Amino acid sequence: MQAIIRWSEMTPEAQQQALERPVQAVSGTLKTQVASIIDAIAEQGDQAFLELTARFDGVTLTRPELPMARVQALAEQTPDAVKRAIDIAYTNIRTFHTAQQPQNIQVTTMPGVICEQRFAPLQSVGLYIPGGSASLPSTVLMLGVPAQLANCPTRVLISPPNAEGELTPAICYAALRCGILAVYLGGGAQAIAALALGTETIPAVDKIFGPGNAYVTEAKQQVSQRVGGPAIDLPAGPSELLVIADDTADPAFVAADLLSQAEHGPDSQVICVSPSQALLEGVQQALAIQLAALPRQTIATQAMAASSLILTDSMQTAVNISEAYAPEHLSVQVSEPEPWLAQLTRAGSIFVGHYTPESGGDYATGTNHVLPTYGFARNYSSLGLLDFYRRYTLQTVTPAGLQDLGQAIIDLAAEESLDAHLRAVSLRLESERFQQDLA
Ligand code: HSO
Ligand code: ZN
Repeated sequence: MQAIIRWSEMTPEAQQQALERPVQAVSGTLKTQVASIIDAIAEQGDQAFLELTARFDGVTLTRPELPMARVQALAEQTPDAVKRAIDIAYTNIRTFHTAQQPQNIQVTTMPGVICEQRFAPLQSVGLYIPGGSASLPSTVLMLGVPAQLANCPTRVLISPPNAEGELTPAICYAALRCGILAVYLGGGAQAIAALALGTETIPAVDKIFGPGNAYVTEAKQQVSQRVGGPAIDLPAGPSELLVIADDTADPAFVAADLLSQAEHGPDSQVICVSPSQALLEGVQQALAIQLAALPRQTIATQAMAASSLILTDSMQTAVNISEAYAPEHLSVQVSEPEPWLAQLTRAGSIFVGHYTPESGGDYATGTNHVLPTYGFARNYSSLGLLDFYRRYTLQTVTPAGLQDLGQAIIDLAAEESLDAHLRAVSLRLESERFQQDLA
């Protein structure tokens, strides 16, 4: 049975240890392997891509592309209930992300000095959909919907092929809903390298999105550091959930939420913090019962080993623990969540109340499920529509504006001993043309 630990009786070191993430050491070997895969793609393009796909995914393909006609045919095989579910999720994600549309602004900072901020969609985006132990059409929606809304002209998807050398019908259906323009079959570092560098078939993109294993994450880091390399989304790691529950929470609901993140992978981490011993004992029992019935029991059990049930002396301490941990997902199952939410900001996404399962946000409430893990919720944001845009500024200075602002620029340039900067102003102010235009 999952142990309950008493926070107030622990030393500060033990408390810190209880909130530590399972170590994500990236070995030198992994780094070198990834670097050589990137080199192979750089040198041999498609040929290297196909060889690596045969080696790592065990599938021999004749070309990297899954033709859109085949994507269409596969999508049609999606069961009706799944299509309906994808449609509902698609609509909610679209509605929530549409409301995030950025607004250009124009501000007169002083008379005759006009500053603007404008947004432009990224020209080309590559969406990586992981394969592995679960096929994730939901991730297609989370990346594909904002890419579609931002209207990025080139939107391509890449995902490891299944044993038939294709993708699942549901992934194809979701991709079509999001207006994906091309689909490629590949995974791991080679997929990231292909999107970053381009091959004969796969276009190089401006930004790569999507979660993945250690190889994918390392490859994203490496390609983004190359000169002219693509931008990447967020540092993504194993799934996490922290639940804050009081004695009004239902232990079975809490246990179900904890297990829904634990089943993602053996390195997932789930924590329940509560001032109620009775609640935590209930969760202990519910975990044992529900875990026994899970098809992914082995994975979830491994994850539970690194996870904890924490008894605190108050709700305030529970809230402080969550803020210190900065979880990817935070579930607040307490009688009056509202006052606590003002203090709870360090989380990728927050699930409020007894009827908001964490899986709701994974699939269909409308929020994005690509979220900062590993404590990055402290200084990174959840994925949203803005991530598919670039932000840039403009300024226009009129003759009257330069008349008023000029001296300040001159004085700052003099202070920095940058004479050409200074002259760019004085030359204009002293010109005949300036006097005429000012009049
Ligand atoms: N909880 C995962 C997303 C996901 N869950 C996809 C199910 N499918 C990371 O936020
Ligand atoms: Zn999930």
